[in-house]
Amino acid sequence: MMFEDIFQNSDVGDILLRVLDGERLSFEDGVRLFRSADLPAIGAAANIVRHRLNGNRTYYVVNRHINYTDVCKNECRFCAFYKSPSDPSAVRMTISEVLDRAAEMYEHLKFTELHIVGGCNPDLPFDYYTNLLSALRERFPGVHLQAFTAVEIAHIADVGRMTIRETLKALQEAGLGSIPGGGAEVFSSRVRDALCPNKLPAEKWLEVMREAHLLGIKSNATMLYGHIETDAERVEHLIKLRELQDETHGFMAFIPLKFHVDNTRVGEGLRRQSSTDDLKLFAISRLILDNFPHIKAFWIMLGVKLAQVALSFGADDFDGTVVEEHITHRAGAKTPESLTPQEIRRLISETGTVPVERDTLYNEVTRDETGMPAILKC
Ligand code: V47
Repeated sequence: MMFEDIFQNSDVGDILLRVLDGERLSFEDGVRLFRSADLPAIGAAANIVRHRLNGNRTYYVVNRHINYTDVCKNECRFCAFYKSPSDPSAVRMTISEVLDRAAEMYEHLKFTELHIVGGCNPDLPFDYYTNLLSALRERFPGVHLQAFTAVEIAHIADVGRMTIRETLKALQEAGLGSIPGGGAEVFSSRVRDALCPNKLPAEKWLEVMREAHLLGIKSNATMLYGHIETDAERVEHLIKLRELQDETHGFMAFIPLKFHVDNTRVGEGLRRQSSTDDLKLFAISRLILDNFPHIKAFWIMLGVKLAQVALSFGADDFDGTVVEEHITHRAGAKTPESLTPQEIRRLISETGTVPVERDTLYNEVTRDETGMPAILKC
C-alpha cells in the first residue's frame, strides 16, 4: 500500500506526507499533530522514519545508574527524589561508597556505562566531582562515564567559581564521557515558574549543552511531560532542541520522560495522560526531531509493555539494565529497577525488531564467552 492510501483519510495526512517527503515540520504542524486523534497514521509515519534512520535495530546498553546524592537546593515541585540538607535520611555518598556501589554488579554484568546523577548539593566541593570521575576511571578503565545533568554542571561551575566551559574541561579531563539528558523538563518559562522556579533557566540548560558539544562532549536531551504543559509548549521544547542540534550535532538521543505524581508537590491542573497520548508524543517527537539520530523509550518510566509498543511509534532505543533507580520509583513507578541483558533482548525480540547492544556513543558491542565486552567502532 502507498503512503497516500494510508494517509488519505487522516486529518493530518497532508503533514505526514510532507514529513515523509523529507520536509521539516513547523510549529503549527506540531500543534496540529498533537490535536489530532489519528494515532495510527501518526504512528505509522513515525515508524517509517524510525526504519529509515535505524532500520529494524533496537539499541540497548548494559549500564548501571548511581545517585551519589539526593540533596538538592532546587526543590522542584515535580520531584519526589530530592531531600533537604537537614534530612537525616539524605544520601551523600563518599567517593569510596560510589566505587563500592559500582563494583557490586560489575563482575556480573560487565557494564559499559555508568550513569551518575544526583542533586545540586550545596555541601559538595568542586574537587568531589573531578575526584569522583578520576577514581571511577581508574577503577573501571573501559567504562564510559555518563555523568551530571546540565543543571548539575551549572551548579558545579558555581561551586568552583568557574565558567561552564572551564568546568566542562575539568570534568572532561577527569573522565567525563558524555552528559545525560536530564534537567531539561519543559523549556517554557510559564511551566518552569510554576514547577521549578529555582532551577537553571531553559536558556542556560541549552547553553551548557552547546558548550559541551563544542568541546566534543556528546549528550542526550529529555522532556518531562504529562503535567501542566500545553501542546504548544511541548512543540516549542522540541523545536528548541532541533535548533541547537542544527548548530552542534551533539545530541545522541531524545528521551520523553513520563511524569509520575506520587510524593510530589504537583497537585491540581494535571493533564490526563493516557497510553495513547504517550505513544503520540513519541511519534511526534520522532517526526519533529529530524536531526536526532535516536529516540529512547526509557522502560523504567514508561513501563516495560508500553516501552515495547513505543518501538513501533518512533523509538529505537530501550535504554538499559539500570540496576538501581530512585528518581521515578520514589514518585510511584511500579516497574522493576533492573532488567537483565537477556530479558531486554527477549523483550526487544518480542516486538519483531533486532536487539543490538550498544555503548553510550552508539557503537555496537560484542561479548566473548566470558561476557567481556568489545566495542566495534562505527
Ligand atoms: O531530570 C524528576 C525527571 C530526570 C520526576 O540521558 C521525573 O540517557 C518522572 O534524565 N516523574 C532524570 N520524571 C532522569 C533522566 C534520564 C533517565 C534515563 C536516561 C537518561 C539519559 C536520562 O527525571 C530529571 C527529571 O526531568 N524526573 N522527577 C517524576 N516525578
